[in-house]
Amino acid sequence: MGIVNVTPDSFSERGGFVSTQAAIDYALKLRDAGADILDIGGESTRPGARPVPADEEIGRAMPVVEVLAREGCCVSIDTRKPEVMQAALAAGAAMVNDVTALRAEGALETVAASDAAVCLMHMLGEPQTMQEAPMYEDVVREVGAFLQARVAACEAAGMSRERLVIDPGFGFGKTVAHNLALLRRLDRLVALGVPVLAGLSRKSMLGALTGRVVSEREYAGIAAHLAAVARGAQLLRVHDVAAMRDALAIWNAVEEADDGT
Ligand code: HH2
Repeated sequence: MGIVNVTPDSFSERGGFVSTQAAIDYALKLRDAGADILDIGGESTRPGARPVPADEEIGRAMPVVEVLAREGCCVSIDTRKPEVMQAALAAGAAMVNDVTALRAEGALETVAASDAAVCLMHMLGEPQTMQEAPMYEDVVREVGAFLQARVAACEAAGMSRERLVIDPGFGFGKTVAHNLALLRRLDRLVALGVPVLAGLSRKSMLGALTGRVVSEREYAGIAAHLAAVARGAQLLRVHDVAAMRDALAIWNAVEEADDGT
């Protein structure tokens, strides 16, 4: 999954893509580099980010979604607002990626009424305050229980399991230690029986462990994502698609190699 932010304040692009055409051109480059899904976001969820009204988010993201869907791309809309989900589904999005796991009023019903896939992510608190003092007794167990409950809510709303993806939400109300625990025991989320998405690209945990600024976290991201793949992650949300594709080509070749026995 390649990340395309149509936001003036996303943490990783220092300004993101404010122009529709620039975002479309960039998204098509990610597709050509090997992204199977293009994740379009019109609101940054980085720690401390300013919430954006739905009409502004729609105005930013929809022209991009529409063109990419028409081009035949598999488009995901990164939003927590039912109005934005609805607009994106009408514009041809095939997936809803929600950092609040469809907890907003009306979100569950909006997605259930479509045939789109959905990524259910765990977040503790709200983006404005989530990194202030995140606390868990057992982060792996609590995140797993939350995701399991959201899967059950989707199924109760009539969505089949095949449409669902779960995500521990690295960096969303988590310390470095929490993120590492979740990555190390990602197998416990995989065991829930729903495909797991991992999104660690350029995140602050990588900076904390390497001392690197956002623009220099590509190699650290590759290592973190391969650690997730080793534990069963099936989707990776990344900025650096070409590099991740190369890493996966090697990884998969080794995993699938005939060892002569
Ligand atoms: N991380 C961000 C946004 N959306 N969605 C999922 N499913 N998983 C994630 O880990 C995730 C996500 C990060 O926030 P943002 O400020 O939007 O930055 P960017 O989109 O550049 O990663």
